[in-house]
Amino acid sequence: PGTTDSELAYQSAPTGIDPALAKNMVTSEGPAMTSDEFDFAKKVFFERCAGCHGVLRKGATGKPLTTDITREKGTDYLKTLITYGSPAGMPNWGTSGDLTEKQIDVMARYLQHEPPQPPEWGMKEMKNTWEVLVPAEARPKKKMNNYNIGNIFSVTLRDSGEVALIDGDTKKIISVIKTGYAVHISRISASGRYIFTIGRDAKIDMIDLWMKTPARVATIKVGLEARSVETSKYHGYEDKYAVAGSYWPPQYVVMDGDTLEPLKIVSTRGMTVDTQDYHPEPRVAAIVASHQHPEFIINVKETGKILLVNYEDLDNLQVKTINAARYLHDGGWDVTHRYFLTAANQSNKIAVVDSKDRKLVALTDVDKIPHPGRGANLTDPKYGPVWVTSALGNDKVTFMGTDPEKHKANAWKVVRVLNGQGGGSLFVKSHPKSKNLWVDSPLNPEPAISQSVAVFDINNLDKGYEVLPIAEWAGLGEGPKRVVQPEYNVAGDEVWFSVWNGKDQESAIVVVDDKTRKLKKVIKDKRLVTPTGKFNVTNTGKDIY
Ligand code: DHE
Repeated sequence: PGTTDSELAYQSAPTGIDPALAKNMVTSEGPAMTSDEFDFAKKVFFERCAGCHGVLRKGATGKPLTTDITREKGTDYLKTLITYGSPAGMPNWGTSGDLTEKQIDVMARYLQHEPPQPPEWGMKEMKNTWEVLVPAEARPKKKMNNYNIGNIFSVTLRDSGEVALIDGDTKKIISVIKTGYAVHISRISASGRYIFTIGRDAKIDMIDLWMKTPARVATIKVGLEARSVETSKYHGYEDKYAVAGSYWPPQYVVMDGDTLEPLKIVSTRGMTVDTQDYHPEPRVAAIVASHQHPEFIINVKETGKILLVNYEDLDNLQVKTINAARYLHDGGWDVTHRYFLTAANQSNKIAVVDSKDRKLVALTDVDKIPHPGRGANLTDPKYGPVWVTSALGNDKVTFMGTDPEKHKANAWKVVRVLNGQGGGSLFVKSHPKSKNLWVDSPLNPEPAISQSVAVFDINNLDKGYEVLPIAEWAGLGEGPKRVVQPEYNVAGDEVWFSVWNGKDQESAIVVVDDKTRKLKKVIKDKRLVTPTGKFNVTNTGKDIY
């Protein structure tokens, strides 16, 4: 399957890895290179190529580029490929003007040397970066502010490496907190008291919402590059543990839920699910906390395996491995919080895990590159409870039945496919109290589509969608102004959208009245630099979507 423009826009973000940390491996078998050339190429590779090809170039979305392959292809072939790109999705770095002829020559030679490997990151490194800023004993015993903390939104400010905490009732910014580089997501502890953020540089920050002004109470760097963090939610284990998965090194770590003290680190290196070949870099993608057992459910991208990691006894760790498909990315719960549905995006499948019986119940085929985020749950008037995903690779909005009891024939099948505005969609959202299904399309190449959102009436799905010009409502100046990630408030009567502009341009958050679909409020503030993900404390903590 070829790669789409949207997918490339999505995966070519710079990594959090400092290239200087990866040791040079100029080998006599590769073409001659100066050390300046090598350093330049290494930096370009980490920034632009590693997202698709992997740090060790074993391939994921992009083709493998290991030296057995690159040396056989040779410098001229590689130069042509880098210059012109390929129909399979390789960008045209030369003809686009991104790289000069000379730079492409350097890249082509670089690829024929062994990939420089970034260092490992074990207990010693974690402990060295771990800091408890406010010890548990010194924290408030009760909530010390008047915020309705269940309706606070933690907003990712991607390019400033910060999160903004916004009061969902007043729409005012409570505070802007420094976090990791290109911070990715926020997750909330089961009690709703703590927010955990993870940066692309694998830095975790833990924020206490009970403080007079919510602030960080602990921090740790769990690796060099990461995307996921979650906290224990099983009855009796609320707020007890946190877990983070990293891209480099490929591993996950279970931490103390009060202090972030690292307790148990486990590597994800191992065999792939299908060919059963060794993979040195299986990145950890989405993690959810089971409500049925004391377990974390961990997606391992490159091996295509889903791990059920039981945290009852960390010294005698039990990990159940579920065979799914490559390359696992994002996913979320069905409405009952029993079934975890997750995208294997290069296989174009949705894997369904029964977290109660602890096994795979389905691997359902869907159309090109599903990208659910956490997905959306709603009751289809014809098919009953369904979970919905949109896609990066096409305009389809796919409904899967999720009720094996009362709607058995529909369970885990695609029951309905709607057409949205176009490909380049990342997130869908609904709420138990809402009659709307929202579908964004921030990576669509067409500005009219990337700057607006489609909304479907759940009770009249055949009618098609209405388009709301969210970016236009924000009234901003120049820039891409991508409209991304719908998120509900706690009452389920407002939907928030980020209008994600360039780093030096004005961005905004647009709040829409869910019932009337009319503009309710535009939140603008010069501190709101590149807002992307928004995480309502209650909806995120309680898995309501
Ligand atoms: Fe994300 C979730 C990885 C690019 C916004 N992103 C996730 C998750 C993973 C992931 C594994 C699931 C975490 C979980 O649930 O535990 N994202 C990646 C990448 O590897 C990728 C493709 C490229 C990269 O270099 O990072 C990538 N992501 C992006 C973006 O460019 C987005 C649109 C803007 C941004 O802030 O960087 C983006 N990703 C998000 C958001 C979520 C997310 C908002 C959480 C959605 C939710 O509702 O839970």
